[in-house]
Amino acid sequence: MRCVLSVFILLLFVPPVLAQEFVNVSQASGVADGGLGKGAAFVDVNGDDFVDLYVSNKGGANKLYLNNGDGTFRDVTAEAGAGVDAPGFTMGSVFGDCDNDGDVDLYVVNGRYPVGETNKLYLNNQNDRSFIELAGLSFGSKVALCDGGHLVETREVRSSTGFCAQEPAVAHFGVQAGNAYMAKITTPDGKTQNVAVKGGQIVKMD
Ligand SMILES: [Ca+2]
Ligand SMILES: [Ca+2]
Ligand SMILES: [Ca+2]
Repeated sequence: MRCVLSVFILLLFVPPVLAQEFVNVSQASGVADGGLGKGAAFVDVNGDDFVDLYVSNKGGANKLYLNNGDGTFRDVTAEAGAGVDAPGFTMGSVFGDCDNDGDVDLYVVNGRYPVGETNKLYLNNQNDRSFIELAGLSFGSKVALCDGGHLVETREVRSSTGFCAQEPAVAHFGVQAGNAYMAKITTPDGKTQNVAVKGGQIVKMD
């Protein structure tokens, strides 16, 4: 009995083993934006394989950060053109390829208080076919893009990137234009499907 009690007391002082551990790297990564955030979207806006980050702020400027590919981001809001900072009372934003040319465009939803500001649609002028889009997927689907058997990128089709933001059910990848890839799709019910795709192609799933 004394032995059992000793083990029980010992267990009380053993720190729990966490399945995963998180480390705050916001400052080191260059994305410690201090705005009143309403949403954040990860999407590869320039087709270089690395997902970039757009932060919607309720008051103050929105921010576009390009992924450097080494764990850091750089603020390119001022150089992105067309004023993607959208200085309004932003409630949410969403990326989607609204003109079906392969690159993701941006729509920003602004509130009318305290200052009136219209919503904004920004077309992406990348226009180099360095993207693959798989449209018509189920929300919750996971897509692994492989090149010659090697995993290149993964995406999960999510339904939202913040307040007032509903993403289209599309998996979007930045790739080499013209290169051949295999997309391995796993739907929420566990079914899998392989689809051969090429850089610059937009595939509409049944
Ligand atoms: Ca990128
Ligand atoms: Ca587009
Ligand atoms: Ca475009």
